[in-house]
Amino acid sequence: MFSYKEEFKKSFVTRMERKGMEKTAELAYETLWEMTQEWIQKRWNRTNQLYRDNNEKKLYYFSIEFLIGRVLGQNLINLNFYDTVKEGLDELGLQLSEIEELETEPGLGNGGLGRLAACFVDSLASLGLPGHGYGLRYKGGLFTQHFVNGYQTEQPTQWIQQEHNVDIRREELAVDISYYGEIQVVMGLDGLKVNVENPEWVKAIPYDMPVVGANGGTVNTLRLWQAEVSDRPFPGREDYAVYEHETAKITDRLYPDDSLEAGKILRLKQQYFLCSASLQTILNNRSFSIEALPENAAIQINDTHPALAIPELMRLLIDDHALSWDQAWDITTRTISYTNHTILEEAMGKWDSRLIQSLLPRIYLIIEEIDRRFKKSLQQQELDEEALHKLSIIENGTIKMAVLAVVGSYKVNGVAKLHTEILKKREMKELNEQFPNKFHNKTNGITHRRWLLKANHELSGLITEAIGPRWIKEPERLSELHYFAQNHSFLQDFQAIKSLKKEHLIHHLQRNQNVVVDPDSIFDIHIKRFHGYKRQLMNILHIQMLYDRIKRDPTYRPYPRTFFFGGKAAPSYHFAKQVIKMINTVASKVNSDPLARKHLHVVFVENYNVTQAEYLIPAADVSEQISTASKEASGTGNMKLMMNGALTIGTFDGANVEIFEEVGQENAFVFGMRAEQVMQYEKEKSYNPKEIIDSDSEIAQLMEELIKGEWTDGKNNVDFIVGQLMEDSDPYFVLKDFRSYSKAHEQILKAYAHPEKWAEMCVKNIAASGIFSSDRTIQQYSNDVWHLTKIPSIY
Ligand code: GLS
Repeated sequence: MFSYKEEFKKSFVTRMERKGMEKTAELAYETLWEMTQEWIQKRWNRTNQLYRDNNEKKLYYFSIEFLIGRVLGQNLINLNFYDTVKEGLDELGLQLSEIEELETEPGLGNGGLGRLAACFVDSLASLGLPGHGYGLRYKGGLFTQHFVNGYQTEQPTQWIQQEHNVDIRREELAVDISYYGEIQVVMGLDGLKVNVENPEWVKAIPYDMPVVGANGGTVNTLRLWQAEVSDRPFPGREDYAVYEHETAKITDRLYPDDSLEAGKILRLKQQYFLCSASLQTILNNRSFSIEALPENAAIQINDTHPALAIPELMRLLIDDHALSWDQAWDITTRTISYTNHTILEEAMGKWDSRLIQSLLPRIYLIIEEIDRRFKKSLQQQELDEEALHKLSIIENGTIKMAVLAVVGSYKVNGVAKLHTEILKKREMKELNEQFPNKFHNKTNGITHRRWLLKANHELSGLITEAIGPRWIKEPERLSELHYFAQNHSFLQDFQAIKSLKKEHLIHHLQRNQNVVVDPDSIFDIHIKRFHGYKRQLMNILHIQMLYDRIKRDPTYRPYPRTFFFGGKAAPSYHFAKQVIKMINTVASKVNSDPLARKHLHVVFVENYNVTQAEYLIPAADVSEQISTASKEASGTGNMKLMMNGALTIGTFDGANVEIFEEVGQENAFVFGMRAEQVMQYEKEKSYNPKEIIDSDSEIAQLMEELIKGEWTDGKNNVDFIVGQLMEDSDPYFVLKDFRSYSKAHEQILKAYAHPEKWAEMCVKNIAASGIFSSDRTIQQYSNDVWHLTKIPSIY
């Protein structure tokens, strides 16, 4: 154990020397990596031992994505070694920050949903709760984004390095997964039994990654499954090369879609692979009777992607453990709970029945039976057609995973108050009426250990100086900062840190993208996946309008602003890709205009990922959270930015609503339609963007410029954009909310003119952000859903 710098230095140098090479950053990285793994391993063994001895209930968090980001620095922070190691390395002439830069980020997720899973496992370990993550070990993480002529291009990202992997192969825990085959009903000892003959087998190998909790006490496990060829014989295996290739494909890459559906057979294979492998391990390694599963294990399914866990658990209980349907159903529906992360139709998880029937014949039969029994239970009620439609799992050849997930879980939650209300009152109204106690809200959270302690070490230090270190363990204590919101010297220190973090970002961008940013400008940051509802288009249209004003009106000379964008579009999402292209085109036009450039600068950060977020978020003055109300289930970037003292310009959507509630609307810039208005318009189909264009000359001019192709390399490049705004009736209400968005930006400029008042608002945001720590979220899940007991492991 290294609590002392000198000890660390000695051991570090000895190891470096043993390697007998030059003192390069690469070697230092390798050495530090090894040492960290050793520190972790001891704690990991101890936690596992404690869990075995205690036999308490465990949580298994099933998620198709875990966007963990770089791990080295975070592990050092959670071990409480970061400062010691940093100082020690400094004295040896090495920079920890440079060493950290050598780690390739494992991009095992797309955006919010995957990053949430990563925050959750961090919080579970930090709270000393026995909860593990189960996911997939994609060889290629999310694609690397580059811009070529302003267009997004996608390159594969290989994060797995042979030398020092972040995970450990656990060959001895491998299980087999079966696909395809023919159903046979045979007479067994206890009656009829369903068998699947001649399936195709694939081996699932777990790779375990340590999840280090705060203070290096508890180390839980993130288990990622990799697909490999099975040892079992089966027909078809003879064509080995094809079989090998098909098998490797299962965990070859992450699907690059977020809030969109990819109804592909490979994706279905992935989903089943995750569910079957994870459930088999849980059942194989249990120390309790199968009937006692719900008292010993809670399984949370992160969105519908792992919803096959429901029929798969039924299959294992009935076919392998010889339980009756009723027993199996009772156990399943007391073990599994489900989180819904979206109401977007295109992401609701729907499968063609025939696909499931052919790939997973036994699972299909079970889903059919679940549907049949559920429908039968509804027969006593007088339900209209609409209700029956909403309540059916299988309908017109489609399997609706969200309905299956609700029916087969004991609890269902939305991820912010507004989102849960929309689920209960609209999207899942009928299901909520059938299961009135199932639905509940758990507003998302983020781990302050990454988004403050790691990403903003300086601000964390200032907070500790002011209110002491207890907030680190109890983040709701950030509220004590309220006393400092009007303290002149504290505000000055805050401003100095904001400037420093801006410098860090500038330096980072200079190195990576060769752009130079004015450190005195307002840093206005819009970072998230590209999607119509997230309205990056509204932001860039507004910039276009500002440019026009500057050119047109010699008295309009606003305070300098840098508008940052960061985010990727799903490769198949043409509209989003056109918005990316448009932003890049606007950027070159604005940035190369000597007059406009004094007031506006547009920077598109290439390849936005967790690492980039750690640079951008602490440097932000303004946080753009401008989704069409009702569409963003929660958002979590909004929380990260708030916690770092950025002020939100945002709609009443997702968790923004709660952010405004906590901090007060006077400390944010709220604009736009409310969810009810949006939904009303949608219902009545009564919104006509043409009316807005006709009544607002500035907007009309923008549209004209767009149509003429003035903001693009040519007319064709904006076809989708113009088409969506005009022919498709502007489905995300960009033009409808545009004017109030622009007014909110004017308010920002007014507020920024008073630096001390601005800083006061920022500090109030930080003070109100404690409730958005994922420690709070996880504690609520534990209290209300999982019922876990803390097993703190003190090292
Ligand atoms: C998402 C939602 O779109 C986000 O609003 C939410 O914050 C996140 C985590 O709950 O889940 N759903 C999704 O499919 N991708 C997301 O980021």
